[in-house]
Amino acid sequence: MSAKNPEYDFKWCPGCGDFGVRRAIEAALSQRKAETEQPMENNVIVAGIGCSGNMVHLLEGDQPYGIHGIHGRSLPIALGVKMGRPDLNVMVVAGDGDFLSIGQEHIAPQAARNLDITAIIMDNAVYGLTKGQSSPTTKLDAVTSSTPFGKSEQALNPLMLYLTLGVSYLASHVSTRVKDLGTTIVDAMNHRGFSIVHVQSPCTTYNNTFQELKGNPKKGIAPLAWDIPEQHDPSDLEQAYEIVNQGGVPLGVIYRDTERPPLHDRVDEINSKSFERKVKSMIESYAI
Ligand SMILES: Cc1ncc(C[n+]2csc(CCOP(=O)(O)OP(=O)(O)O)c2C)c(N)n1
Ligand code: SF4
Ligand SMILES: [Mg+2]
Repeated sequence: MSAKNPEYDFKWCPGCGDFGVRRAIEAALSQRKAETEQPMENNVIVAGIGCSGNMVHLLEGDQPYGIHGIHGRSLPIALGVKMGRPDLNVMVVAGDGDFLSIGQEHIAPQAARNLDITAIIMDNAVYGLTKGQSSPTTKLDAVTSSTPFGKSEQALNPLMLYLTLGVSYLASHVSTRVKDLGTTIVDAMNHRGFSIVHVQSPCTTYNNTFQELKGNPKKGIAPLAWDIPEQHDPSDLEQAYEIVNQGGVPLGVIYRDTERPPLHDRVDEINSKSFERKVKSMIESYAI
């Protein structure tokens, strides 16, 4: 428990990257509340299971509506919420295991539909909650509790996967750049369609990558994170692929397609063309 939120405990280890992501989400939702003049509970946060799933509450103030769902199924739950209440702002928070392992099969259908939600992925390249097993983004050869002699699969490139599956908005970030991350999350929420903000959020207990991301000149460690140049045009898919192909952790908006309508617009259009039918005529339409 904390003095600011006596009802809820975030249960994270000291220094966990998810603290930074939480502060960025808080800033982004407060900004959105001020800009839209909608109550905080018009924001719905759908979480999977994992340390990252502990994000359905904020530290203080008004609370969004939170659904702590089931492991790997945050996207189907978000689909249900958004289809039932398209007026609500729906955010998914998930870990690399939740979103890219058990939940990976749900990304492609929502990308194809352009479901209008924002997914914040906290990538620590490990299953933190269940004590350090390897995840899809864990490096080849890494020794973890589930790969004691080294991981046999190469690491998945999630940014390449998202672009290939056709998400209409993609940003990449690190948990330490809280202010920039908050601004990016606001931008992603304003995007009409499926937006993903993939955040490197190190696990201080099982995979501490803070130094790798930031670099350490004294030890000759080059930073993995780098700023996307201002001249990058996120509306250009070829340029987006070039950014991702450069490797490391690009910081900023990689891709943004504002041309595609979101799913609920298409559903409205389809509904406007539909007409009432009697049960008898529906049954007869199936007759051979
Ligand atoms: C269906 C199902 N399978 C497995 C689990 C066990 N489980 C809970 S969290 C988790 C992995 C969490 O890793 P990640 O999504 O990367 O989140 P992190 O804890 O690293 O933030 C697993 C395997 C579960 N709860 N439900
Ligand atoms: S186990 Fe890792 S991811 Fe989970 S709270 Fe601790 S530092 Fe964060
Ligand atoms: Mg993880």
